[in-house]
Amino acid sequence: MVEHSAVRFWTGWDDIDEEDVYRNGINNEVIVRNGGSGQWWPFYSGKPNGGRMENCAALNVFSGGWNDIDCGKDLLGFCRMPVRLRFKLRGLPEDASLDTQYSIDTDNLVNGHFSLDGYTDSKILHSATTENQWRLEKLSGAGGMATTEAFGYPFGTTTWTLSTPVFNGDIPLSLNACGKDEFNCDNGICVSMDKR
Ligand SMILES: [Ca+2]
Ligand SMILES: [Ca+2]
Repeated sequence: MVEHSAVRFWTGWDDIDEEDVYRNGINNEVIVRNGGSGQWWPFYSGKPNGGRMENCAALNVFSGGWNDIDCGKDLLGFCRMPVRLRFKLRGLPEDASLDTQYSIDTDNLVNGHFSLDGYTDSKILHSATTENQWRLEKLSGAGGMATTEAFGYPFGTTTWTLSTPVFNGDIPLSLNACGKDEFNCDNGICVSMDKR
């Protein structure tokens, strides 16, 4: 198994300057531990727990939660990648007119989650109102949409409910960033083909 396969990513948030005050270096948003009721708190239970030894927040895409870890760890980061990690959506019916290639949109959070931008006019985003629901939408007019349930992010193979001109119903789709020489296990982890 390889760490680059969309399991943990740097989020771009850190508490390097001030312990337990997490800042986003891009837009200067701030999250403070015990910042009050109603505050969005993206860390999972018991985190952050590393004090001054762990100051960079990483997202675990399976749990959907953040953990503070050592900033020197060798993870990929949404904001550090020279090339945008490309996700492929496999299993769509032919002529479904929905994008099959996506990249992470790190600028906008919906319900605390990053979205994925399709290469033309589709978008995969967390529902603004329903926890664990993800939507695949076409930004331009009619043409179809899909929804799925996922705790965390909808990586790997999940059942999507499609509503398109060519197909309506439930269908398993696979969303992952595996390379062409890697095999996607159902949980979204990539393994090389010879270890399959
Ligand atoms: Ca810290
Ligand atoms: Ca930690």
